[in-house]
Amino acid sequence: MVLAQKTMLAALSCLLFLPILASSTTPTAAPALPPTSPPTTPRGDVQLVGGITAYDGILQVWFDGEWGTVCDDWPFSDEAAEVVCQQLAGTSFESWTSDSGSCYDEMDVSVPIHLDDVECDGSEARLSDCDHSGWGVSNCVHTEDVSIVCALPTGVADAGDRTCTPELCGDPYKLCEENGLYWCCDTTSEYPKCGDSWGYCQEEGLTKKEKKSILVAVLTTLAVFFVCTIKTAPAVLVET
Ligand SMILES: [Ca+2]
Ligand SMILES: [Ca+2]
Repeated sequence: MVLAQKTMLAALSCLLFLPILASSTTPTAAPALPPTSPPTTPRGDVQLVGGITAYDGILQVWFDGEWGTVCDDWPFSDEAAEVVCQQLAGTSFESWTSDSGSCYDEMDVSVPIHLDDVECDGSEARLSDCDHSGWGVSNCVHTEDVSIVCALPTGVADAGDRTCTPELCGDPYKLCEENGLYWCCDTTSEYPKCGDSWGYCQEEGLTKKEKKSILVAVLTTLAVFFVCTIKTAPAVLVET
């Protein structure tokens, strides 16, 4: 009984003196780092980071208190890029690509990939209104992050050429094309031919501008080849 009373008295004295102790020993709080975005940011807001302006760079979307990226996997399309630019700036997209770290600094692995398999028809008001595989559900890595260049809104100063020109299919991959889409396919796999197995191919996500420049390069090469062949053919005949 005496022991119980002593214990109660000790507990009471602790309770009485605790606020005094706390106020006298509380260390000066370290300044908190400013959040990258207000916690009130609506889910599904988008931003472009790492570019020259706020209207070009790697696409990020806000979900669950942090910014995360969007994977380039099919069916991400021109329509999806258009939805992003309309949502962000009220302008059209100029180009989009999977960056692979060649135009913008690749995201750290700690940055989540929020969206994958995004399918928009272009009528959506927000990217998060499009179909996707589910928030945080993806089979991607950051080399597949979508990057976009949006047209600048009225009143924003011209920032020069903001076009992203990614490296195309570094070794051991080769560029494949099917149905207007370009793919980088692993030539060392057991299915080295284009289109044999998508499991060994990654969609390159080239922009319209890039597709056009490849076509121009191929046509130019062919033209030069034929001109050279025609010009050199008679000379060979004379010599023999
Ligand atoms: Ca991909
Ligand atoms: Ca995917």
